[in-house]
Amino acid sequence: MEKYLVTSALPYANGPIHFGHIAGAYLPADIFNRFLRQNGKEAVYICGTDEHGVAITINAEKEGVPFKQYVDNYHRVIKEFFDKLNIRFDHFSRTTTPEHYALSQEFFLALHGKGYIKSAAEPQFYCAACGRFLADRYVSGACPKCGADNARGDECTKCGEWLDPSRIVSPACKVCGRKPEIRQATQYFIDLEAFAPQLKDWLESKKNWKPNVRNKALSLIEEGLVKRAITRDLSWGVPVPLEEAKGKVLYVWFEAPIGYISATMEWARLNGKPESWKDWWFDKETKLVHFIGKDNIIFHTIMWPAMLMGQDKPYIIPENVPGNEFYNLEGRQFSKSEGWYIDTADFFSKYGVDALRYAIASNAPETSDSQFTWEDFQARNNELADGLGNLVNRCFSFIKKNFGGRIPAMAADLKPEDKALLDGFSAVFAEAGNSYYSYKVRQAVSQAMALAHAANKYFNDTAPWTLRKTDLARCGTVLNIASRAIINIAILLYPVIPDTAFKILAKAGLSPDGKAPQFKPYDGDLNDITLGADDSLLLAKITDDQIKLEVEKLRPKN
Ligand code: B3M
Ligand code: ZN
Repeated sequence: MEKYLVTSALPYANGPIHFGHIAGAYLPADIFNRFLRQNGKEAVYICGTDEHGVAITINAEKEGVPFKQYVDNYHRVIKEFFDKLNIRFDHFSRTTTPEHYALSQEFFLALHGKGYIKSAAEPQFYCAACGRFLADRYVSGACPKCGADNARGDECTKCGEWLDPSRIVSPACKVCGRKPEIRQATQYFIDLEAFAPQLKDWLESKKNWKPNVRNKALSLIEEGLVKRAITRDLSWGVPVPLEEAKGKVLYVWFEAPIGYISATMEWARLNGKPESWKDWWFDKETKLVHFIGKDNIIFHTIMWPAMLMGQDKPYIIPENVPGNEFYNLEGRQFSKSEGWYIDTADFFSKYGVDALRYAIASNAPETSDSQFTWEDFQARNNELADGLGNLVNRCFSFIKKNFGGRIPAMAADLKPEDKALLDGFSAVFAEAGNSYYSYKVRQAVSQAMALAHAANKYFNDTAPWTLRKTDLARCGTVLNIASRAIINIAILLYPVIPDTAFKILAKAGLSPDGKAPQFKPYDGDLNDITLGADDSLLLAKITDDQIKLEVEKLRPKN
């Protein structure tokens, strides 16, 4: 049976998550996964923290904290954050599990055994003052491709170019600032070019991918895939499983994606079915979907699929890699260290989780970079409060006041405006469903909100407050139809704003059971359903004064 294995990029256990990460790899995946469940698809949603790599060791060293303790802490912080944001993984693992170490070594050995991994001596940076080889981010300098001056040893954060340390222009040791010298040292290299024909065929068949992801991957193959060092001389990481490679660990970008599998293994084991991970990873019917930010495209479309193709076991390869662009904050990248960030705990306590989920989803960086601005956030929040919250409040309080809290019956003879709204439901579900399936969340949101606007117009035009005095049966019909529209909007927006959707369904008297509501127009009988007791305001508007205060708080450190 067709089933989905959905993943989000494994966040480094190296600091808190910010809105930029959420918009790229987490919220879109959570939305997709919730949508799949609404459609009765079998799906598992896997993630975990990426706990190796030099970005982590540098910071842990700076803080004087042992590596393990350092990642333990951020694993916990990040997990709690996702819980708070209602990102509902089936399993959130980490790359320091025994499963992960064993599987990463198995991957290495399989590729090594077939000759896809070979050792070679290469010039590398060595800092004489610090007495060590400078792996990846221990070196900084300028990018040879785009000239940006904050390139790291392994990748340029500006243009995404995948670098070898030796290509860095004006290199400096990140720890002491000195210019490193070049020394020969042995590392292990993966022969990606050997997979080029297979990768190319695979990518060319993926006509439904986002063009930015597919084109980037194909152009990398076009440029020629050079051999990549996949080992490092570091003390923190997965040891290279070869006698002659003592003291070397696997490059973080080699082992991290294996975390998708090792996390699934751990999930299966914790569920008491330790072998069941194979039902996902070895079954050609599984659609493997990796949600990532655009800076991770190379690894998920070249390196990782090649690693899977080179195994002896029948691993599946990705069905799709929805890569999103960047989501910035008022024109520049989120950066806690530069003071350019928003405190998420403070944010959630003031505005709630769904306000953020809605703001990001309706402005998601799907095809080009987008950004969070306070003004835009206010506008989107208020659009939801006006378009949906207000409709719910108006309709249900009217029923409470005038119909004893029971949804009145719909008459048999319907007017054209009733039919127009009712008949439109299936079309909206079909359109929004297509959008969710094709990773176009912005479009899905606007299609759902178009129904909200139509329902508002219907409510205003039919004027139930007047009908109440002139034609009570007709008034009942209008309220019944408006209630039905409200329920449908809640179902349509459930992937984006799950808490709010459940609140609406509860207010409508449908006692949702916490399970994803089926993605189709509600077809139950509403007559005489008693509305829920909860009378609280659904969504609050945000005032200009609130926004002004927030903008004033945003001060870059430089
Ligand atoms: N930790 C990089 C990042 O957060 C990395 C993703 C790993 S996915 C296997 O950008
Ligand atoms: Zn140094």
